[in-house]
This record gives sequence, C-alpha cells and structure tokens, in this order.
Amino acid sequence: MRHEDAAKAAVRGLGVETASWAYANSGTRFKVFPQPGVPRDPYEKIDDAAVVHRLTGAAPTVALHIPWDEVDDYTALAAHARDQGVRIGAINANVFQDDDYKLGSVTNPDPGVRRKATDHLLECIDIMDATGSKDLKLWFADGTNYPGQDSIRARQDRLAEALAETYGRLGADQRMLLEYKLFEPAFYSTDVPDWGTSYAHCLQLGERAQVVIDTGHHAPGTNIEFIVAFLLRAGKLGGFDFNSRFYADDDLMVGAADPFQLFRIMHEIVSADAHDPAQGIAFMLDQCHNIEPKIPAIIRSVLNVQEATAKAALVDADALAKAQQDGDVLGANGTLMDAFNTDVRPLLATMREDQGLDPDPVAAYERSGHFETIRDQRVGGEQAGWGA
Ligand code: PSV
Ligand code: MN
Ligand code: MN
Repeated sequence: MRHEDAAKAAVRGLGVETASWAYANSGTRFKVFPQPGVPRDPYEKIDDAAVVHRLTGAAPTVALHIPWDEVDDYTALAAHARDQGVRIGAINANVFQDDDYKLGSVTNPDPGVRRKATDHLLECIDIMDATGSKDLKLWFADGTNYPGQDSIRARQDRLAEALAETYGRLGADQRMLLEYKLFEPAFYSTDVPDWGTSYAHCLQLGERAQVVIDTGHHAPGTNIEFIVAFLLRAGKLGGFDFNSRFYADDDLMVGAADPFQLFRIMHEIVSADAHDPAQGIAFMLDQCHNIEPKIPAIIRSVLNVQEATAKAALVDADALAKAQQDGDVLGANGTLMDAFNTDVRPLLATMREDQGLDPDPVAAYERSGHFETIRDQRVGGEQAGWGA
C-alpha cells in the first residue's frame, strides 16, 4: 500500500469520542461565559455530538458524565443517540461535587461516605447496562491538602477496596478505565496522581481494568509518549482524554498547544497498530470550550487528531527501523520529522470526499445554518457542572 493510502486507512478507522459536557456552558472558577444555543438537556448534547459525527464521519460515540447527564430513562437516551446516528461511549462517574466529598470519596476516612461513593460507581455500571456503554471511566479528586491530614497508606487501602468492589460488578464485556491526575483539587497529595499508581491498581484488579491518559494531567515536560509506549506494551492502555495545556489542566483543544506532542503520541499508537478499533483504545476529547464556539471547536479537535494520526501513519517505518538498527541517530530523527512536517490536509480532504463528506467540516458547519437554528430554538442552555 502507498504511504498515503495507509495514512487514509489509518484515519478512516479511527473513532474520536466527544464528551457531552464539552457542548454545555463551562468556564474557569472565575467566570462562566454563557453561549447562545447550548444544549438544555442530555438529549440536546447528544444532538450536537451527532452533528459533529455527521460532518466529520469520525465521532461515532459520546461520553456521558453522571449526574451531569442524569435522565429518568437511560434506555430511551441510548435509543435517541442511535436515532441520531451515534452511540453512548464511556460513562464518567462523578464523586467530586458533593459536600460529603470534602475529605475524599472512596478514600474518605468516613466509611459512610465511602459507601455512598462506591454506590455511585455501581449505579454508573447500571447506566452502562442500560445504554450499552462498555467503559466505566473513573477519576477521583481525592487527596489531601496538608501533610499529616490523613494516612496516605490507609487511603490507598480504601481506594483498592472500592475499586475491587466496583470491578467485581462489571459485566464480562465492560471495562474500568482509571484516570490519574498530578494535582488539583488536592494540592499536597493526590490518591491517584500518576500512571504508575493507576497501573498498579489496574494490575491488581485484573484484565478489564486499564489506565486512561488525560494529556493535561502531567507535570510540565513529562514524556507522555513514553507512558503510552509502556502501557501499550503491558496491555494496560485503555484510552485517552485528549486536550492540550500550556500550564496545568487547561482543557484546551487537543493539538492546539503542542501538535508535535500529539504526533509523537499518535506515532506510538500507530507504530503498535493500536489505532485499530479492534485494540479497543478509546480516543476521547476531554475539553472545555469556554470562549470559542463549541461545535466548531470540537470539529476542529477531531480534525487535529486525524491530522496527527495521518502524519504518524506517514512515518516510513522501514527507513526508521533501519536507521535505528544502524545507530543512525540523525537519520532516525529525520525520518520522524519528515512525516511530522508533511502537510496532510489535502490528503485528508480527498479522504473525506471519498467518504462523501465535505472536505472542510468546519466550513461546512458554518454554512449549515445549524448554529442559527439552535440559537433561536434553545433558550437557557445548560452549564456543564464543571469549572463553574
Ligand atoms: C478531571 O480533571 C477530568 O479530567 C476528569 O476526566 C473529569 O471527569 C473531567 O475532568 C471532567 O471534565
Ligand atoms: Mn479527564
Ligand atoms: Mn482534567
């Protein structure tokens, strides 16, 4: 296969999951700037996700966050998604927005609070059963602010206990994806601060527990592609929360701050054939569009992932392997850079035309009149619940 054809094939197979909360109003802790036309309920968030999928052909699933997306009937919500041409993706649990969780959720010293938190995780699995979702996504805000505040070791024991109970409730075809985050909201110690901690818990739990890499959750300068390579090799990479950051958990559009980093990550993925949907890696966007229009920003983000994937698939793997084997440092690096420096936009435009899509999905959205419709129809849209 020609390199260009291989690149098109790699991109065509890749599904990018969008997040329900990215369609709703969001902001920083200083201010939420409401936008016209945002969804008023989970059904309308799914409608927006379906618009992104229709225009890109590449966003077939939408993740939910519970209780932000609480509805009476999850089977009906999943049916609505299907009618719109998308499916429900990961169910994200929320054990961080209740007064009870001031000192932690599943690691809280109070067994009553731990019970409440674990019950929520189990409820999320019920929602997976009702919606057909395969992934339970866990992120814990748990940690401490002051040395001595609690026992770091005891908190790990409590975490392990809650994870084991939750894991035991998963169906045979369901996974638990455990996210890590260096800091925030806890500032002294975080109970799942890094991939090693997440990996160790997942290893203990079993095959269907895997690590999620949120690209915004590391110390500056962290080599994220190393983490990708390590976890892939160990069969423990469950998926990504893609976004980009300049400083901390900025939740900006993926590939905006550092397209080269996104390329390096996708090179690890593509060189291990892990972009193949059969490998089960979830490529999700976990972003907030606080000042830019949301739907076009999400479309742009999907395209950014596609561009990085196409560039990664353009790497001349034979030349790279030979240079590596020969100890040709400059040659190996040059092979990688040749691919990164290729403008893949024309190639992706023809790929979209072949798929019967508009070659420029952002422009197609602007022309579609969709924004004007939702602006007029939806009054009093929702706040995501995050960053307010
Ligand atoms: C935490 O910062 C996080 O990345 C987790 O994935 C949450 O579920 C998500 O943000 C909410 O936006
Ligand atoms: Mn995340
Ligand atoms: Mn985050």
